[in-house]
Amino acid sequence: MDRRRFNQRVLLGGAVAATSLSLTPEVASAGLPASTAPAGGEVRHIKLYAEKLADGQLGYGLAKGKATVPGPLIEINEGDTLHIEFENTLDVAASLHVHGMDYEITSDGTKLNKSHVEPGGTRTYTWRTHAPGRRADGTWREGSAGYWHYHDHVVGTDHGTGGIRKGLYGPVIVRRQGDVLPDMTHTIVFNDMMINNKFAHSGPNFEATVGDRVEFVMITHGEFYHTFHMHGHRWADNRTGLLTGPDDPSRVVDNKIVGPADSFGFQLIAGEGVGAGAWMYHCHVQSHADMGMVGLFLVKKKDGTIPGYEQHDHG
Ligand SMILES: [Cu+2]
Repeated sequence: MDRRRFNQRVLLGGAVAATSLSLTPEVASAGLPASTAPAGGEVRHIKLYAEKLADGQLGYGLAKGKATVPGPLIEINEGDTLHIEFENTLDVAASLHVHGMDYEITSDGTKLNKSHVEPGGTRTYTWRTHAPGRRADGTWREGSAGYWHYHDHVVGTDHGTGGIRKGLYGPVIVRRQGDVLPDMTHTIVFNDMMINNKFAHSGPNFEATVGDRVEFVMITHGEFYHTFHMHGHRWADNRTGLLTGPDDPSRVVDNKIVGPADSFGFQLIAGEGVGAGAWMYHCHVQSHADMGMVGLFLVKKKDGTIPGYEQHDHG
């Protein structure tokens, strides 16, 4: 996710640009044009492993011993094809099932059609994507671009209930040519009463510096409906989370109802119009927030400090 960071560094190197947080639209954000996604059409190959983690949870990783919860961000462009050589290192059958992609039934990742992987086995799943366009019958076909996700569909039950509960899930972003690229991407998964499979009253936390273009992918799993809320920042409730211009009718929100297997994403400029701070994000179902579904979006000033936040108190 470093493509635009180069631009950001160039900007910061200019020194004076960083001295004040002006609120006029023209200068509220980074001063250089945003980088954008290229045209798709590439064929790519990756490896993905399902692994048991030290704490007993399960994760996906791009290399052996590197599994994480959530699993790695898989990012492709509309028109790309991705071949994923999936190795199941668990002692139970597992799979890779994805939302939003074009895949044949052999890449479904379910036991129903035997597209799962036995313990120690390997299988190549193929995901294809397409740009929007007109069908032969004149109707409009949507493109693949969006904030999607993958997960196990086998561990525990025929719906992967046990695998998902233990952490076998991750984000997929399909970008359309011209989509604005962020400086960084963070994934937030509400899974039952956990965030990214952690029970915590402050975390997971994510760091940025005022002016960074930060992208969040938000996924929900488990048994419950939640509301995702972020303090001090808003986004557009559309495909990219960004308004396309002054006439874009998308509603601007800072709170969104989410349910199991939902996914959405958005970009914001850290601290835009509000400055640095330890900005909370949390489930806004009150009892869920009280039970710990809370984390921090730590937006630092250019000097690295966060007003009113004692870093050592929160790990
Ligand atoms: Cu909730």
